[in-house]
Amino acid sequence: MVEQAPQTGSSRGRFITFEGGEGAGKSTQIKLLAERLAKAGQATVVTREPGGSPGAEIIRHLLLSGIGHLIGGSEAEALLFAAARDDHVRTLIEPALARGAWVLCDRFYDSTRVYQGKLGDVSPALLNALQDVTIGAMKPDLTVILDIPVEIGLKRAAVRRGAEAPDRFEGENADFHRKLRDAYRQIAAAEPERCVLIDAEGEPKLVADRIWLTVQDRMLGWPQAKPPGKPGAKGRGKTKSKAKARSA
Ligand code: T5A
Repeated sequence: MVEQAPQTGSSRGRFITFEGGEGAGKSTQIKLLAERLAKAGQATVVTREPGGSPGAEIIRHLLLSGIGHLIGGSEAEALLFAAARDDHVRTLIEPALARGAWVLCDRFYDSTRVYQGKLGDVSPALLNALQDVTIGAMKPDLTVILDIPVEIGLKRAAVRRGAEAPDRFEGENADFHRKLRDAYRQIAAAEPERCVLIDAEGEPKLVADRIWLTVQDRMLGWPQAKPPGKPGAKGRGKTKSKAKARSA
């Protein structure tokens, strides 16, 4: 967990989650968004799942080593992810939101729905029960779903990993990863008010510009700027400072 800027304001913060397949660029994009929000004067907390709090980080090791799956398949994994999430939400996410910080989280309950639900065949009844216990009615204000062809995502993940062995999920076959991508696209289509599907191909800065447009529009209430790569950057600067003054 990384606190990016001094705290400002006293109202409840915003909760933004990032989702997508392996190597989609979530960690990279969260960092870039946190930098932009810091420049805009907004305090952010960057965190991840599984993990993010000391207790949940211990469970992360069990999960990524594959022990959870060995013990009891996808259901056991779902229980472990839920236990980690419960600790993470109670000890880190809720307190940060309550003090007005924006929380940027690398994966959240959509990952459980996709990996353990759609791909692991854990029943919706169990997933709903776990969701009730861990997060109740709390939902992300925005979920950024990074969409990328499977081959590109897996190549990126392999580069990042270097000589290390693939973890329990990276080691699944290409068909698994294709189903994963479809499942995320279905969530984006089913919940357009919460989710946005972002094309994650291209240079990190270009992808960051796409995300920033959405955040300005949906979270900051800034008037829509021109799409990245098109003329009009000057106009964007103006829009920003006007909107900043308005929200102050
Ligand atoms: N899981 C998680 C579940 O099954 N259920 C759950 O409920 C939850 C919460 C977590 C695993 O747990 C599973 C899903 C996961 O398999 P993890 O180690 O946290 O595992 O891994 P991931 O979340 O999959 O994250 P990755 O690190 O694999 O990918 P990211 O964060 O999407 O990508 P990132 O930013 O690290 O980038 C990967 C590489 O690509 C480069 C980066 O520099 C890096 O080397 N890159 C780009 N290269 C070119 N162009 C771009 N635009 C690039 N963006 C990044």
